[in-house]
Amino acid sequence: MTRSTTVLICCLLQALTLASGCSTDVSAADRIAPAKKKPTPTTQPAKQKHITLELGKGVKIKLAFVPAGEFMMGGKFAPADAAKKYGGKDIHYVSERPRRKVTISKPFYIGVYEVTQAQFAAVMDSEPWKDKVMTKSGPDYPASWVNWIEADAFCKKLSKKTGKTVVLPTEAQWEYASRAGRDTVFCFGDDPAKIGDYGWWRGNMINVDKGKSYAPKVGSKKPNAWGLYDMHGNVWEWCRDWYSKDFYASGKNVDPVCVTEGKNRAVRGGSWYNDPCHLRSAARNSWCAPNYRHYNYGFRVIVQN
Ligand SMILES: [Ca+2]
Repeated sequence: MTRSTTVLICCLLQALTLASGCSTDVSAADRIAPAKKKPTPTTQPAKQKHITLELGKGVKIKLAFVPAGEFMMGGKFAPADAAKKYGGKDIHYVSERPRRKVTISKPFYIGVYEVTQAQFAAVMDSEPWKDKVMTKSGPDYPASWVNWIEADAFCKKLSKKTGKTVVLPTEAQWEYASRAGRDTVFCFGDDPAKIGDYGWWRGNMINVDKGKSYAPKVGSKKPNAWGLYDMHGNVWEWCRDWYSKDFYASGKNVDPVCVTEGKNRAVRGGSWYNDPCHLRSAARNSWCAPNYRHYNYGFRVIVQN
């Protein structure tokens, strides 16, 4: 073979290699690497965006972006199985069934923390927790002893003050945000053994301070994957819905909210006074009238776009 023929063959081989998109200097691993998977709507938001509401005198509320998307709403296990795994009676798990796919059609912002005493006092000029039992006062402790009527009034006053639509989350929005893209019982998995890393419950708050028990400072445990603290435990959180035991079976599949007037309002997430079964993302509470107040009830707000 002549030198010119050899050069010609080499050039032809190089041209074929480039045309096929291959290169002789890429590793085998790179050649078989799959195309990048497009994120599904239920995964963590690509950007963790935040907004801040100014309440005056340096007091602020920080809220995190939550994308629109789909998720499986409701209890993962049949009531009898759930009761065996997480305690309590079968009947406690019935209202969170059947589990079904729900769409949250619009993104929203949700408080990174439960509303604190400093934030509540700045907006409402009142302190429902003052001189009450099982409570510790301080700017970063959650606003406990707040009933639904006051939580709703807080939202209305803050809407007027900021020009934004500040409301309580619906049960569906709350559960979606609590799960943060996970399909598990808690934001960290199904096993309650790690609950103490993410939430305050009776196992780590009863008699914690020389025989005293109270709702501890917000944001002092690990956040979920969307950067939200205390979605498991600390204080129960009032939601916008009226409570209906049948609502998970009968509500809409897109943006469900129970507006049919009943006796009680929905609260979610469990509290520092409860066992892990009440801290599950799907757990629903059935006994709170709008004027009910207690040491382990508070709330967080959302800004609806
Ligand atoms: Ca909470």
